[in-house]
Amino acid sequence: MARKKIALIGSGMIGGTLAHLAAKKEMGDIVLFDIAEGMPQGKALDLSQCGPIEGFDAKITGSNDYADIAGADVVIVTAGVPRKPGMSRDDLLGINLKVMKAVGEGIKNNCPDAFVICITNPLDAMVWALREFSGLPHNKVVGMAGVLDSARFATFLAWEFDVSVKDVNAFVLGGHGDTMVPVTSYTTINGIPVNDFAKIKGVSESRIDEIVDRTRKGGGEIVGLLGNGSAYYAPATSAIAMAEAYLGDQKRILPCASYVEGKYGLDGLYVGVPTMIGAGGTEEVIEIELSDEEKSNLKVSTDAVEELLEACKGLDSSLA
Ligand code: A3D
Repeated sequence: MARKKIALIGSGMIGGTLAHLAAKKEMGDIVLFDIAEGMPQGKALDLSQCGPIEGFDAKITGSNDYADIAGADVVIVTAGVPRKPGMSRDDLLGINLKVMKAVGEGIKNNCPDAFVICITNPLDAMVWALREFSGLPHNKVVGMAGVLDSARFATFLAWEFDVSVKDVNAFVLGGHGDTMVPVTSYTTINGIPVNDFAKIKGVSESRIDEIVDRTRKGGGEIVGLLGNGSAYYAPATSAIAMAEAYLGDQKRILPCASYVEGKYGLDGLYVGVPTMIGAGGTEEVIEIELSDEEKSNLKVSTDAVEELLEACKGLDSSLA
C-alpha cells in the first residue's frame, strides 16, 4: 500500500513542528511548502537527518511549487502571518485572507480529495474563506482551535488540582478568540464534573473563573512571553491529533471549527463545536445542551465570527 502524503502549507514555526511530529509518527511522506525560497527545503533536509537517529523512514521534501502537493491525503495550512505582542488575531485578517486565496487555489488544483486542516488566524474566518476559495466539500475542510484551547484549559485545571492531565477532560466551544467558551458543565476530572471536584478540593468558583479567563487569553499570554511569534508546539500537536483521527478513521469527538448548518441555531459558518472526525472527514457535528449562560456566551462568540465573515466579504468581492 502506498504511503500517505501529508502536505504542510506554510513551513514556519508550526509547519516545521508538524513535519517533525508527522515524521516521528510515520504518518506518511511529508511535503513542506512555503513561498519563502530555500526555507522549506532547508527544514526538510534538517528534519530528514533526524530519521537515522529517531528511526523514521518518512520522506520529507521542501517545495515552493504547488505541483508538489499533488495527491496529498491531508493538507495542514499554517501559511500567513502570526500575531505580534499587542495584536489581536483579527488584526491578521487582511493579510491572511489573501494568503488563503492562493492556498485555496493551490489545493483545488492539486489535491481536491484531501482532508484540509486550517490553523491560520483569525481561525474561524480563515477556515471559512479557505473552504470558499478551494471549493472542497465542507466536511473535508476543518479548523484547528478547540483541541488546543481545550488542552490549555485542561493544563491549567490539572495544575490547579494537582492531578494528572490524563484525567482532565476539558471542553472549549465557540470562536477561537477572546470570546471562546470554555464549557465547565462538560468538563470533568475523570467523569467528576469540574465544579464538584472544585468543591471537594476546596477550590473557589472565582478561581475556576480565573482559569477560564486564562484559557481564553492563553494564546496572548504566550505571544507576550515569546515577544516574536505565537505558540507552535501545542498547536501542531493538536492538528496532528485531528489528522490521525482522519487517517485512522478513529471517529474521535474533538472540538473543531466545523461548518455548522442548522445546529446551535447557526447557519453557514465555521465555529468551534464537538465534531466526529473519521474517514469521511468531519462526519458529524454533535449538538449538546448548554446552560442559558453558555448559550449567551456562544452567541457573543459566534457574532464575533459573523462580523469577521462580513469583513472578509468586504475585502474580497468573490466571497460576497
Ligand atoms: P510563521 O512561523 O510565521 O509561519 C508562517 C509561514 O507562512 C511563513 O514561513 C511564511 O513564509 C509562510 N507564508 C506566508 N504567506 C504564504 C503563502 N502565500 N503561501 C505559503 N506560505 C506562506 O507562523 P506560525 O507557524 O507560528 O503560525 C502560522 C499561523 O497559525 C498564524 O496565522 C498564527 O496566527 C496561526 N496560529 C493559530 C493557532 C490556532 O490555535 C488557530 C495557534 C497558533 C498560531
